[in-house]
Order: sequence, then structure tokens, then C-alpha cells
Amino acid sequence: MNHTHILIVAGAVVLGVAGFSTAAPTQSEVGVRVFQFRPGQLEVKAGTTVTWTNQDDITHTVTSGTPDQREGRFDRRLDGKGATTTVQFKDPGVYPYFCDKHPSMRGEIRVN
Ligand SMILES: [Cu+2]
Repeated sequence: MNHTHILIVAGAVVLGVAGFSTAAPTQSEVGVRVFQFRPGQLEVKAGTTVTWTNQDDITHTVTSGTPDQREGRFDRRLDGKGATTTVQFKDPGVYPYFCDKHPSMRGEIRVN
């Protein structure tokens, strides 16, 4: 009898985890700190709104594409510490971006 009880509890835990994973996050955060986007690569579901928060005292940008190949989808300024901006990603695809002030700062949003 004890054994059966343990199996039921284990089943409930599995269901609980499955339930959590189907509730897909529709928001995601990227930090901008010490000249880096963190995480540099972020995977989200279509429709997700991504928020960038500047943790540096200087201005950064979130500019779509690469310095050599701008995509023009978004170009946002983050004017100093605490500045935030959001971009909603509606369509699946790979969206590279960079900082226009510091072109070595690169990031990528992968939308599934
Ligand atoms: Cu920058």
C-alpha cells in the first residue's frame, strides 16, 4: 500500500512540471552590463516581449542586425543605468542585434 501511494505522488509531481512548461513565458529579460548583453543569446516563443535593462552608467543601444548589415527592425537607446526598452517578437526567426556605440557588443534573439 505504501508503494502505491509513492507512485501517485510521483505522478502528481510529473503533471505539475508538465503544466508549468506549457505555460510558456511571454516575457524575457536581457541585462546590459559591462559592455555585454546578458544573456547574449536568448531563445523565446513567437509573441514574446523582450525587455533590455541597462546596468551601466553609459548609453548603449539595442539595434537590429549587425554593424555590417543593419536590419532596421528596431533601434533603441538605453540612456544610462536603469534605462529599459522592449521589443515584441511576433514572427519566428533569428534576430541578431548590436550596440551602435560599441559594435563589439552583440546579441541574438531566436524566436521559435
Ligand atoms: Cu554599448
